[in-house]
Amino acid sequence: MSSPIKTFKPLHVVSDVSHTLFTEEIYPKRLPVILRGVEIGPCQEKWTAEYLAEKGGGKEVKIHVAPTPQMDFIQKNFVYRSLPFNEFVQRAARLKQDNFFISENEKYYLRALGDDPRKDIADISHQFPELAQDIHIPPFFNKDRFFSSVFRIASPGIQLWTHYDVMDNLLIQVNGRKRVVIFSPKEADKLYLNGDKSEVLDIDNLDEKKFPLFSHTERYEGILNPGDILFIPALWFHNVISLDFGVAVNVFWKHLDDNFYDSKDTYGNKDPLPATRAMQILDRALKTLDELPLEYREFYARRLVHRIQSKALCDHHP
Ligand code: AKG
Repeated sequence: MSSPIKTFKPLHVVSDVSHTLFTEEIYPKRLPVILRGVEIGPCQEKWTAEYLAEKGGGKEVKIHVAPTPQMDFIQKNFVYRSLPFNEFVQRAARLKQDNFFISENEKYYLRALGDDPRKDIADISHQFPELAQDIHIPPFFNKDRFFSSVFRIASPGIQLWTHYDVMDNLLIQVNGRKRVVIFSPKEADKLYLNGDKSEVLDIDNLDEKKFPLFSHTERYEGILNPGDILFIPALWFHNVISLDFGVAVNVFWKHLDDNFYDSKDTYGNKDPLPATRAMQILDRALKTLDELPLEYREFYARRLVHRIQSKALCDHHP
């Protein structure tokens, strides 16, 4: 049984956001918000598919290619392929392909990586210096906390699964509209997580039998127009549909001390080190519980849950 989800809260939109307004009033609240009317430079007029193809050049980029708009990381309905950047951009801007990998209606999605993804962090000023000149990244965070700037370029219609990031980020939507749906980190236990991603792919037509808790989530929804910037605080889940051919630059920065982050994480999506350690310790605890007969295992499992709830959750009222 699937049912459409109708209730949502509109994402907060703030116009003409200055540096002071962002850093002193918006950022400390750590809530997602659409920032409208921020100066992002000439990219907004310049970045057509033709211009991007011409100035971006033929550097190879690794892309997701999907037969349908909804990418499915569980069934792996998409494949990774490489294309020269200029060829990729032209294809992503079209609805039908003459040259294709899967089918003429295939969809493309680029989440740019560093030159050597094992060693390098994505930074458009290194990978696409000519294009980087056209975009003004708002100085809403301390420059020395900068982590990455990532091109996200998408075919019309493509949908990226719900996931969280471990760093604060600005999604600067340069071209095309995007629908964004956001869930608070407090909803984590209703999202059927598989690592950093939710297994609920079709968030608009919910399979209630499979995902009964999901219908109790509170969702925020909004449309990004060209020139809008979405502030996504770390750990807030987001699901994104590109309504048009979309070009965005996604800027991440570290807001925790350096020692929380894994220095080998070039992608910027590994959980903070103490969180990873805690998960490993919990896995060991669960294995240890397995040594007990069922009745005892359940009893001590309940005691562990209670301990976690009362000691680690602020909003737990016994
Ligand atoms: C992010 O901002 O972290 C995203 O995942 C954005 C995805 C997109 O815009 O395609």
